[in-house]
Amino acid sequence: MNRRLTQIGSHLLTKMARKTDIHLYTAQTPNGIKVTMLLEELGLEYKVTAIELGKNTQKEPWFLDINPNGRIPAMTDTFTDGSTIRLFESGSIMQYLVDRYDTGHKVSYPQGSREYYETNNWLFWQMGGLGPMQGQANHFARYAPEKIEYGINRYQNETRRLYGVMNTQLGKTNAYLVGDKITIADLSSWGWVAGHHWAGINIDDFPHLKAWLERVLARPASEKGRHVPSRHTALEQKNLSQEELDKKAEQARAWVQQGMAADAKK
Ligand SMILES: N[C@@H](CCC(=O)N[C@@H](CS)C(=O)NCC(=O)O)C(=O)O
Repeated sequence: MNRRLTQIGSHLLTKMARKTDIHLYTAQTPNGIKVTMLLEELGLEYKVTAIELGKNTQKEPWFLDINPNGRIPAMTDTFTDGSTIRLFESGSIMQYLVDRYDTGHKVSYPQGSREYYETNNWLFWQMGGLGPMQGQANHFARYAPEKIEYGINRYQNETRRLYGVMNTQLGKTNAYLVGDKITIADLSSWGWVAGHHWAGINIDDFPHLKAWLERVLARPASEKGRHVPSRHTALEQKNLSQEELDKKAEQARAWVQQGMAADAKK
């Protein structure tokens, strides 16, 4: 294990938190906080190692041994057979956590039920649609070294369309995407929708989505989970001036470009 890394320590929501061997490698990003929000909702104990994306720690050999794709989040656990299991891709991590630890179906539905498959619809929709599209909107609007209007418009329009899809669904359901309770479908999308301002999307155009954003925020477990491994500040970005936003983007642009250059050489 790399000694330079900060081990944040065990996180416990309540005294009743269930002991586990879960070790999460993460950073303060929309894909990272979906897992910590879920871990807190499930009341599981877990260890956290904060990965410094700006230093490209996620590309070091020891990390690639856990996630060969070199991205956070990544996780290890002691599997039921007693040996270590390595997990990556946030959607896969979420499915593992509910399959193994949510036997009471707090944030999931029983396998084989209608709602189980409907939850999968929205989880795969987030993993294949909302995340990648909004990620590219961020890239072209904030991190690209030049302003390419076509790229910015393409990905912002697609993100806006996806927000509309979610807004329509939330207008039909009671409070959450599937059934009558929060599920991994909601938790997988929350961090992305919370980052709407950074992607250049106005949430006021989507009233059901805006109400859902607040509804999840009001849950103590999700509220705790969103601040791991450091404070979640996405919702405060609307208070920043254009100059402050540009400065923030410039800082991230340097390591994003550096990482891309290193990947291109492989
Ligand atoms: N589909 C992956 C995406 C993971 C991903 O792109 N993570 C970003 C942070 S949100 C990352 O690690 N970026 C670092 C890099 O690109 O080097 C997942 O959902 O886990």
